Amino acid sequence: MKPFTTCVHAGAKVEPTTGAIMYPIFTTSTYVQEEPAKHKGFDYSRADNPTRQAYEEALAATEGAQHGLSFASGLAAVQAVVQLLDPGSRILVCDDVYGGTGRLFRRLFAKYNLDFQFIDMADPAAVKSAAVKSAATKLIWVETPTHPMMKVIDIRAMAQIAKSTGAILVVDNTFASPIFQNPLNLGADIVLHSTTKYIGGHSDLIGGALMTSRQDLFEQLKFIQFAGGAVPSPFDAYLMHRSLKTLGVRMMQHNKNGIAVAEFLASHKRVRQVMYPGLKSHPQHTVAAEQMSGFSGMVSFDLNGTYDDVLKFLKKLKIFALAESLGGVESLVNHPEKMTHASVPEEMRKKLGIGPSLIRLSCGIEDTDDLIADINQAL
Ligand code: P1T
Repeated sequence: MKPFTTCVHAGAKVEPTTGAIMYPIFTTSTYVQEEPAKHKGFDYSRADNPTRQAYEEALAATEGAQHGLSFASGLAAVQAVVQLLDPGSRILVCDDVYGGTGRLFRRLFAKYNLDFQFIDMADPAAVKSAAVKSAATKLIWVETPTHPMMKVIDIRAMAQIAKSTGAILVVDNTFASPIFQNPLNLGADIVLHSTTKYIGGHSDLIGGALMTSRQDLFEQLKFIQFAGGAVPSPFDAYLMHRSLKTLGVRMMQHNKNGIAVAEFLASHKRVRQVMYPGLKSHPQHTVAAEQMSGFSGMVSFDLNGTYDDVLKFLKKLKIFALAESLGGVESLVNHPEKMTHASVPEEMRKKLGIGPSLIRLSCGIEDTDDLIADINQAL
């Protein structure tokens, strides 16, 4: 099936007792057993829940994976992947990673004798030389497009490096969504999503997901999910499954608005630089056009002005709401230095270019002309 059909139909089951086309929300923590350990496949909802199971089947299908697992947040999914590793492991991480992911690595997991190396992965040669430097390299952590500088990392090149060094390749595919990029088809071992974003799509929940076709990794991750317990509630699983059905059509409008906003900003005299993989001027546009079928609704730009000018711009916006997060139907604006990436060490922020004049937009699904008019009047 093609992606839009998959989104609508994957994991959709008719409820057997009534024929209801929408699968129910099983709000139960436990299940009655006929005899000890003799049951209908469910014994406790931390381990499995029918509503969650239907959603996880759908998640897997959207990435062309054998298996899908859902988590209580994107960062709970990040944690599960790191928990695959033994102490002493070395992890290569793209330098421009979501602030919360970097904070989890630097401030929590670094305590457990895990060595995180932050590298500019837009340069595959740098990743290769870092990977071969130590046999302890067990994981390559890619986010593409990156966050907030919108760098694009060549997933196929990373997969080759991972394969030749025996490391696991995980790709955080949150920004592209499964509609525009499928990392497993490009050689990744695990795909991660913060389903809080495009998959959830309505800014009304927090969730995370992992997809993989590797049976060995699935079994370990399923154990981590069950043993650690960071699972979504049946209600959230239902909401995310419901949202998946419209992911395809929503992404088309996010993409249309992203392209239009990026082009408009690129032509405006009060804008110093626009970072959007869909622009021909983007340094990795060729890789982006090869591995993505759309560029999504995330646009970063540098305002040609001071922090005071940025504050004025943010106050003047009427449609774009100043808030963390992204990927919802409504447009949002974020100031990475003070908001999403405040936990990134200052030195690293400087190196990456996350400064006072950097602004990140999450273009929603409103009418394109309204979004452009809003930005134009604020500029
Ligand atoms: O917020 P949570 O569902 O735990 O997901 C974390 C996460 C992981 N990966 C990416 C690429 C993300 O963007 C995020 C969360 N990001 C934001 C809250 C934000 O405003 O960028």
